[in-house]
Amino acid sequence: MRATVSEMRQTERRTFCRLCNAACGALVTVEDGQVTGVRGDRDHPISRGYLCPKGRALGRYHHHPDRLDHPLVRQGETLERRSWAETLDHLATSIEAAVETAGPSGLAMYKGTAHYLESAAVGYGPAILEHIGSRGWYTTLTVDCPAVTLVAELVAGHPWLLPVPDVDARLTVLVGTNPMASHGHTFNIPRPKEWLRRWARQGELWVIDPRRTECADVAQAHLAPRPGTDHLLLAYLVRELLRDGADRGYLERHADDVPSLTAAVEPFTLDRAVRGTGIPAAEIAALLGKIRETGRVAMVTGTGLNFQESANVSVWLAWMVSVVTGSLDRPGGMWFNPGYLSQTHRREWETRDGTPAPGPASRPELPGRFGELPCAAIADEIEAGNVRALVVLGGNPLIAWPQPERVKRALAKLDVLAVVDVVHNDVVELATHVLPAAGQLERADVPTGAEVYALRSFSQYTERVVEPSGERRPAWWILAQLARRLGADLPGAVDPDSATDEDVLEAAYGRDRARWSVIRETTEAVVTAERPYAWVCGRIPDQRLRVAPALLTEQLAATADPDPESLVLVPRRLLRKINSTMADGVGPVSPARPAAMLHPDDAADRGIVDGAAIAISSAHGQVTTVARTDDRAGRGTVTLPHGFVAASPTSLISGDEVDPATGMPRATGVPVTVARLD
Ligand SMILES: Nc1nc2c(c(=O)[nH]1)N[C@H]1C(S)=C(S)[C@@H](COP(=O)(O)OP(=O)(O)OC[C@H]3O[C@@H](n4cnc5c(=O)[nH]c(N)nc54)[C@H](O)[C@@H]3O)O[C@H]1N2
Ligand SMILES: Nc1nc2c(c(=O)[nH]1)N[C@H]1C(S)=C(S)[C@@H](COP(=O)(O)OP(=O)(O)OC[C@H]3O[C@@H](n4cnc5c(=O)[nH]c(N)nc54)[C@H](O)[C@@H]3O)O[C@H]1N2
Ligand code: SF4
Ligand SMILES: [Mo]
Repeated sequence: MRATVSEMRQTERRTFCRLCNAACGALVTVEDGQVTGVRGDRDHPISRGYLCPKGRALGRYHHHPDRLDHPLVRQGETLERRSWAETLDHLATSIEAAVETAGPSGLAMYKGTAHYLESAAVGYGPAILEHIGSRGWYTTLTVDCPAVTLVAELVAGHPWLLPVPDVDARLTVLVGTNPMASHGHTFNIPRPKEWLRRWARQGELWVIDPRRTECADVAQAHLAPRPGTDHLLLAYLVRELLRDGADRGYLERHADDVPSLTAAVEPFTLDRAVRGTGIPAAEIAALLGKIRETGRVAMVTGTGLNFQESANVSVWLAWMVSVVTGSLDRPGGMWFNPGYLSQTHRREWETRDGTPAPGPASRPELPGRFGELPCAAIADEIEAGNVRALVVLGGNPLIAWPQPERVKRALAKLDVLAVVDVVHNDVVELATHVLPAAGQLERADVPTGAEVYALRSFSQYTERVVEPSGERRPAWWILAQLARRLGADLPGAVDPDSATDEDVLEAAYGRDRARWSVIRETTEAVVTAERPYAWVCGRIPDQRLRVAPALLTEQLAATADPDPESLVLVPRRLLRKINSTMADGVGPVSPARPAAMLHPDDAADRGIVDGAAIAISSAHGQVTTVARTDDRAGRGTVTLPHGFVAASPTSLISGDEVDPATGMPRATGVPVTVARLD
């Protein structure tokens, strides 16, 4: 039978979603170059047909009414269309002028969440900066989770050793993460409800979160600490487990400095934990008992810990619960995914000891770490005239960095603000150069985050599903063309005029020829049965973890017990958008201004009813929004979703009051007041 013309033009292509690191398999229907349908790929071995509402909206996002299709260059008040060659020439010349005036630090780059998933461009931004001699590489790491990388580096000798919960864990404890909405923080799970139910069924699932989250609904137990106080609970658990419940054999083989760890947690009594966290003593005792009874624990952390003032010590103590019970790098505990393509367990790496690099000139008190500088300092760097040209790669500084009003003024002062993005937004409004990037359906990719964050080692190669619209180009091409104009060599030494996405990806990820061939031969995801354990402990010097780094024991000793009276800010993620992406109502419908969640008793104390207009104020700023009263909110908390320019929690936090060891701003547990406006 002959196919009709419309059948011939309609094809369904296999790919994976790159809105978050879960990398769910997707089947995309393309008709005459238009995306007309997106559904979950049932043959995907991990996501098995699952797509969250954002993934299902990929077609709508691809056809975004405000999508960027052409390169633009600012002429006075307006952005005008130019050819790629003119735009890139002008940009390169402008960057050279900025560097001429301010020195190499005059050029900086910011990598946002979307750029992490532009897998072909890996390493290009840093290579350009290195050529210029600038250390101005900034990423979301320093407004997201520098605590996890700091702890990994200090304890295990490498910042990218980030453990994920073991699939067979019999006691899984989620601390400050809500994968039901986020699909995980430094771990990723498609089909979150199924995974959480599995962990609950094969043992127990506990949730530690000030809010009664969607995860708490499927858990056996929910402990609700006051925001920012988890270190009091965790230090108490470590103290008691060291007395009874420690895996002595594991500690003898793999841990240095146990006496210092023991001394550091000694002052953290049950009484202090109860007073500080507000969690009843019986609940804390039940958790301790459960850990002792199970012997192994998968203690999983998220932004709830990483955003705290005591982030570093909280994350360290969560690691220590694993270490003391012999659960780190062991079945049933926390597993290190070596990655399907990276195969870290077979590679040499240089051990690092956590010594920081110098910070930016205008904030010398801050450290440089992990090859980058802290985002909290960029506004200062611009105001001081040290940074005059900024390239924004798949990020939104106006929702990501503290004090957006100040950031906006700083961005407007730049000589060059080049934005590599897919849609028009508030940052594009300020841009001098707009570089329209190929969206995820318009480029080839491999899933990068899955290399470390997935619960199994897997990978997948996706071709572009549709040709780029307008004049969009993949981010690797944009950066390679800029690099050529600036005289910089890039990793892989590709020629941007002739290379394909595949050439660039192969140069970056094709080290293991056999595995590369496997993923290139099929568009399906490929999983290895291999699940190596004990490889991290086997590889670190003397096979020993440094369990009591001085930086962390000193920070723990210096923590102040919280003020239980004050109302505090708590951030959260919404399922239907990712940071600022899809916060504009394109995609699964979401409000342009998020409601703030308050406990009904806290609301009543302030005369606030559900739906009332409110102002939330901190020492650093104010946002106005509407109140939603909900007894899921912890007492004494105001929960505000992240990612809306209109009412951003970043307005309430400070770029000055940051963690001295990482430059991370405190984004949870920030004292606020709430007042009714009408
Ligand atoms: N749908 C969706 N998915 C996303 C994102 C998104 O915007 N939308 N963003 C992506 C990004 S960039 C990231 S970094 C990850 C984040 O992933 P997660 O860390 O899982 O983020 P959340 O879902 O906000 O969960 C954080 C939880 O921490 C709790 N919390 C806040 N303060 C404290 C505290 O002091 N102690 C404890 N114990 N808990 C606390 C909050 O109540 C919240 O439930 O999600 C990623 N995935
Ligand atoms: N107070 C407070 N501050 C926070 C947080 C908080 O919860 N509270 N969260 C922090 C965290 S965890 C993070 S990760 C940051 C988020 O910080 P960012 O990563 O800077 O913010 P996003 O909104 O994810 O920016 C993504 C941008 O990429 C664009 N984009 C989408 N697809 C593509 C693509 O394929 N290519 C390119 N080039 N661009 C694309 C989108 O249009 C959007 O402009 O904010 C941090 N700041
Ligand atoms: S969880 Fe949602 S946003 Fe993340 S990869 Fe899967 S479909 Fe995409
Ligand atoms: Mo993030």
